[in-house]
Amino acid sequence: FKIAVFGLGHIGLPTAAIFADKGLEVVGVARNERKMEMINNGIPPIMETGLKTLLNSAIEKNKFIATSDGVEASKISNVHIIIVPTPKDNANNSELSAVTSVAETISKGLKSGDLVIVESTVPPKTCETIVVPLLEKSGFNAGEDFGVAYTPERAIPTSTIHEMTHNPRVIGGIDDKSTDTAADLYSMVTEGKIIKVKNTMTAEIVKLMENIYRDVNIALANEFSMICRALGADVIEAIDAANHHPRVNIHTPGPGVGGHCISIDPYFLIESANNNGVKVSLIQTSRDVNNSMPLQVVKLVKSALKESGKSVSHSKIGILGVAYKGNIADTRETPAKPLIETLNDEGGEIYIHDPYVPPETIQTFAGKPAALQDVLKCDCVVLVTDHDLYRNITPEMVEKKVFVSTRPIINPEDFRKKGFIFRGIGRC
Ligand code: SAJ
Repeated sequence: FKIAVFGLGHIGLPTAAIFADKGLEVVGVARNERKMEMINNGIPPIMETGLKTLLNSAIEKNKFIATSDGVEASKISNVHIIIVPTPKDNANNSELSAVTSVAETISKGLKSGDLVIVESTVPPKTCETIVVPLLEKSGFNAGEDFGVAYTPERAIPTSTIHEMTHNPRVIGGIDDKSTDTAADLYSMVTEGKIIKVKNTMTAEIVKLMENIYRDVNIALANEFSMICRALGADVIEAIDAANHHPRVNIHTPGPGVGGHCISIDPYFLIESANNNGVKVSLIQTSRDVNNSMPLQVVKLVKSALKESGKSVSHSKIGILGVAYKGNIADTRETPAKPLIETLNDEGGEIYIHDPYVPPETIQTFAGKPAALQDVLKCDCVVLVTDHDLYRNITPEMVEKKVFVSTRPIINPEDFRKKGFIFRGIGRC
């Protein structure tokens, strides 16, 4: 196999490096020259455990090179992997232009016997009805001259490389040959089981189901948190106890669901259901519940400040974390954004700390980057992201004794014992 990986982002670059590490020749196609140069110099544009080492070893062994010339990459390869972002538009419909543009590029270099693999998350039937016709612009016929398979990436940020090399892999092709060839390829890089499904559509649905399962489960936890708070029960204590049941696994409530995956993918299945005359309610409601969480946090901030004799307006509010989850620098779709915007709109003076996110990104939020000790001096401190660093925050470090926690990484009792006004998602 000679592989071209189209898209060198959070998933594409680790994928390319892993294949190259197994001795396959890989050419990665970057969106622009700057990114291409950085990668060829061994500098990954994203933070991911083990990626830099893997990339540099692949470059040294002459197994990997990045280019910005997609057509040339397509011409010199016989396996083409599409791993580009698939966002949603403002109307919550899938925005597939990156996938369609790569498919067109591949079609310009496609040869008889090639295999095209899609890894990007897409609505059901995308491979069959959108990708295949674009590839057939090459003059070759899918199934006869070239193969197509869908295999979703399922790695979790912070553990991408480990998961890519250990997780099971779901693969569905347009025919058995496509499925089998893709299976042979991925069995070279993962120790996990290869699960072959009937067609590309089934594999596309599997990916969406997985992320929707998580979104719905988090929404359930978030709804439990609101009920528990109103009743005066501690949601974390209750969930911990419930999860001792052998068939119960309730997720963790928080400030809302961020990231490029779980907060977007459910809309792809809703879109597809609507287009096929199926009315869905649970998936949409879960999205709505999770999207409402930043406003729940605003309510907690208001209530805490009120008890301290203040209001949001003219108060200094310190935000701990803008990354969408702990120990990463990624702020895509972060619930911190609507939370900070609302507090800013209501006249709060916002100070933001995040140990992973660079100041120039923090500046795009409606607040000022600040050092940890300065954030801890604010009239109200709000813990938004579950970075490990914040687990070490003790009551002694927080000056004004007003604290709101959206994550169960600190013990409310430690703070209350020291006379704090403490509010937490679902914490009584
Ligand atoms: N979150 C909670 N409570 C929880 C779990 C997560 O509030 O119990 C929040 C997080 O703080 C974060 C968001 O949900 O804001 C999403 O985080 P995540 O850790 O659940 O997932 P992602 O988006 O980083 O990665 C997911 C993974 N999907 C599943 O676990 C089913 C990953 O395996 C996928 O590869 C990835 O989406 C993707 O690319 O689709």
